[in-house]
Amino acid sequence: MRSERTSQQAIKARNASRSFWRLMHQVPLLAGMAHVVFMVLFFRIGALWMGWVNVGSVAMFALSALCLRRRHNNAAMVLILSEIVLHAVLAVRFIGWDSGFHYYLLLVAPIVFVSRVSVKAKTMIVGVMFVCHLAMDHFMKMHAPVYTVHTHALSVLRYFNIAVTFLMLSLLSGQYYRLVTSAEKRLRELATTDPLTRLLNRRSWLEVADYEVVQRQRHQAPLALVLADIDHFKAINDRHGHLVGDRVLQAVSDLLRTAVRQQDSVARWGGEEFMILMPQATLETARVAAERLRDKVSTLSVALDGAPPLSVSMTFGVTVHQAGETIECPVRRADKALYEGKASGRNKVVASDVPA
Ligand code: GH3
Ligand code: MG
Ligand code: MG
Repeated sequence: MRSERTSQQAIKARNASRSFWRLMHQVPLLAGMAHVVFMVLFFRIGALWMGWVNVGSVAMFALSALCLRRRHNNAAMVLILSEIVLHAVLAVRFIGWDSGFHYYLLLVAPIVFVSRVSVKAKTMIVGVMFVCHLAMDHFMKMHAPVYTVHTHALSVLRYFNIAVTFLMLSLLSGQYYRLVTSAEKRLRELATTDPLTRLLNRRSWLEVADYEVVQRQRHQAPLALVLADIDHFKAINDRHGHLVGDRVLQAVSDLLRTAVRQQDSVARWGGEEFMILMPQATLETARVAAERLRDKVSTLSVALDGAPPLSVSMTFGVTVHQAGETIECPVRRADKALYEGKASGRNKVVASDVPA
């Protein structure tokens, strides 16, 4: 039990970590492209030192992309963060605060805070960025930049940097949002479906049923329940093994899922038991539908390796929800009807609306 829990935690941690590194793969590419633009720009305006700084930046991003590809993730992270800080400090020192290169320090916070380093390390790194920002601001108020860039060019550069910072923040947030929502979707799927049959699990079926009970009472519409159980399933397992038993469960599930109406909800109720909720169906409609399902199941054949295909049969208990009842009452009634079908020879449909 303990080792099961630890391995589950390890899988969760691994998945979260994968999502983060997938996100990080975008950074060197986007940042590298932005720095190629800077490199060309600085060489063109004659700010040679800044041109060379950007050559260094492009090299650092290329190296970090290589590290990410070879799964040296921590090295890549250090390279990316160092580049952001070094580039901001050098650019502000060379061409001035008004160039807006300090905005890039803001990118450190989202990168660090979605990473898997400790909260203490995250707080420390972002704290250092903050102090670095203040120190640069203070220093540049007292020192002139190394290069004098024309005010107009400086404004263009600042607007460009603001735009790139916004773009990077939006892309990072958008990508992270996508990762979070797809993880959430997967978790929801895991929580509501049965992993073997991909049908609803009992808990989510009950949620649907509760909703349908309210709807039925509001609109005075009928609501039927069908409980179905594979006959002599234990014998299938005993004779052919558990894996074949699983294949039979999957084949029956696929058949039920595709044979019911779109508004019906099929769930795996227990081992080899299935529950179907049929909104807008009277006892007679549901009985006819169950009879049709019983017939379809009896024609189902599951292929076996080196043996004749396996056929199965199912017994069905059918009932309807009655006004004022909680969902447990028709569930009990369907179970009782199913039991009657089993007792009277199996491969049957028994419908009953007599209160249990
Ligand atoms: P009946 O006709 O009266 O329903 O008899 P039965 O053999 O179908 O019913 P019983 O309750 O005796 O046996 C159900 C079996 O289903 C026992 C259990 O091992 C098996 N089972 C439950 N869940 C699974 C599963 O996920 N996979 C497989 N292969 N077998 C399962
Ligand atoms: Mg059974
Ligand atoms: Mg059973």
